[in-house]
Amino acid sequence: MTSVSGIMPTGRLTLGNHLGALRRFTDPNGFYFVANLHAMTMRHVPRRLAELTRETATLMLAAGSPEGTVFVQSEVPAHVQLGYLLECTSYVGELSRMIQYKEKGRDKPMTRVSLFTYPCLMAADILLYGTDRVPVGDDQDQHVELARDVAIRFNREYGETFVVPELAKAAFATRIKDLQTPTAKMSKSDVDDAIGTIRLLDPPDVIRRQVMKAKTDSENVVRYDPSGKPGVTNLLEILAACTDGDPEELAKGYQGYGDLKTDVADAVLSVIEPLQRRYAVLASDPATVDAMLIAGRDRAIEASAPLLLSASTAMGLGTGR
Ligand code: AQP
Repeated sequence: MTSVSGIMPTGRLTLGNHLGALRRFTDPNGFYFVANLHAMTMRHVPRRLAELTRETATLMLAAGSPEGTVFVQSEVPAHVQLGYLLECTSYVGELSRMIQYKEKGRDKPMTRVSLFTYPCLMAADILLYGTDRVPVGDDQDQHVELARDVAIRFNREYGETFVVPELAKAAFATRIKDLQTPTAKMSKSDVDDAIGTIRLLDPPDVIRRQVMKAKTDSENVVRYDPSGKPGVTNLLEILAACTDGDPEELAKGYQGYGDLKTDVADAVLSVIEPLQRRYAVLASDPATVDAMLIAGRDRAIEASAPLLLSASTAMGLGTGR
């Protein structure tokens, strides 16, 4: 069994990225990559992209299993190569329905072409490693669905080539919300100093203050109620995710918001501080990080070669030599 997952270097990673993705990058046979090619579908600053790629890769190494493969997407050309083949099997109609394109690019002449085609690259990311499960937060459903559709269609038209993957979801906290706007997802591309966004590498006292300032409501009753009490519910979901608990059960143990916030801050830091310590050790040793990323790149190149070759041959590429 192989799992594969990527994180775009579009901002400094958040608690949402950790609870929804990073902390599940533990499969020793897994392939985990910094999706830097996907970070270029909107206007970007090259220097910041490079810095965030390094930071994200180091965090992935700090969070994951020592045997897992961590690499940078652009260093494994098979992703782009298979992405193109899959563009040749996908339809404008299905790509036009993708949410990102509809929300950020449709009907705008200056939209980058890659914002339209990136779901094919993402399908390639998933399919290249013969993975049977994709561990992601629930906002990625549509992408995994497309990868499944593309794989099924390819297998039907060109012969059995790809494993059709399943979506692997956590029971809780698959969508951590912003602490100040608890109806919106916490996102790494939010402005850097947004106080509702917990960054994994921020100092612990800053993170604690952010939790203590989290928006709730004036009722002071702790109840799990996603539509009626989004702020309190988000705090309960964060607590549940950090302690492996059940948010509805946890709600019963609190009389007011102060105690809840203190426990959430403690729980968040108990998850983040060990990660920060491992990150600090790696970040102070760039040669080791380089060596791990080169090893990861080489393993990914080797592992992806057979499927790329099968797909190319099945589609009629090559000269018959
Ligand atoms: N708030 C969240 N709660 C739970 N999981 C989350 N993920 C992201 N935000 C949350 C998961 O983290 C991984 C990162 O995926 P991505 O880099 O491809 O981008 P994303 O999903 O769009 O994440 P962001 O942080 O919101 O980035 P931007 O701001 O660039 O769009 C995925 O597995 C995602 O589910």
